[in-house]
Amino acid sequence: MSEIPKDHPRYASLMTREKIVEGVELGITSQQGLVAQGRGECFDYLIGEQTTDSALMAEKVAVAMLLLAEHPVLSVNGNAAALVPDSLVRLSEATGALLEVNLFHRTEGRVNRIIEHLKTNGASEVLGSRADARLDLQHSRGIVDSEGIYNADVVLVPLEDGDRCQALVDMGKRVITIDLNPLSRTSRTATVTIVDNVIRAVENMISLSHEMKGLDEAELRTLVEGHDNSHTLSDAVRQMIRKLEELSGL
Ligand code: PTJ
Repeated sequence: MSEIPKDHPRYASLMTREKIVEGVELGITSQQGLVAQGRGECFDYLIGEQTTDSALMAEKVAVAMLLLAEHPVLSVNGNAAALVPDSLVRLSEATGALLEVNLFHRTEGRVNRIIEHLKTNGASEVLGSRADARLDLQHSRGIVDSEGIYNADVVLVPLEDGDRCQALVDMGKRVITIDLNPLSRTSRTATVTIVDNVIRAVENMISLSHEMKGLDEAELRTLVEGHDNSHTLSDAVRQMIRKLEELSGL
C-alpha cells in the first residue's frame, strides 16, 4: 500500500483507491474494478462527497425493505468486497440477509477468495460457489445459487451497471442498488436506488437497521410504499447540476 500522509486533503478518497488496488493485488477485485472506481469517484465529486438527504431517505427505505423481506440477499462483487467487507457482514447480521458472491468477470478462484475474505471479516456463511441456478442472462452474472439470489424476494446489488437488475425485477424481485451514477442502467431499473458511496451507504444502513428494528410492520410498509424512485433519481441529478452551477460561479 502506498504511504498517504493523514493530512493530505484527499486522504479519504486516496485511501479508498488504495483498498481497490489492494483488492486487485489479492485477486479479489477485477482490473475492470479500477475503472469502475474511477467512474464512481467522478460522480462522488458531483454530489459533494456526502450523503444527500434523498440518499439517506433511500437508505431508510432500503433498510425497511430488507427488514420486511422473507428472503433478503446482499450480492457481493469484487469492488464491494474490497471496499466494505466488514460492513457488509454487519449489515447482513443487522437485517438477517444472506451474503452471496456474484461476479461479472467470474472465475472460481475469485469467487472462493471473496468468500474467504468475507469469512475473515466475520461472515459465518457466504453463498455463491454452488452456482446451481441461472438468471435469464448470457453472462456470468446470471450464475447464482438456488438458495440465495435465485429464491430471494429482495436483493441488494451494490456497484453495477448492467442488465442483471432488469432480470431480477422481471422475476418479481425488489432490487436495491447503491450506485453513485444516477444515470446507469441499474440505477434506472432498481426498485430503490441509493446514489451514495458504498462506503457511506452501508455504514448508514447498519445504523438505520438498529434504529428501525423497533418499528412495527405497518410503519416499515408505509416507508416502502411511499417511495418513488424517479424522485430519488431526479433529486440526485439536480444535486449534481447545483454543484456544477456553484462551481461555475453562476
Ligand atoms: O467484480 P465483478 O467481476 O463483478 O465486477 C465488478 C465491476 C464493478 C467491475 C462491474 O460490476 C462493472 O464493470 O461495473 P460498472 O459497469 O463499472 O458499474 C459500476 C457502477 O458503480 C458505476 O455506475 C459507478 O459509478 C458505480 N461506483 C463505482 N464506485 C462506487 C460506485 N458506486 C458507489 N460507491 C462506489 N464506491
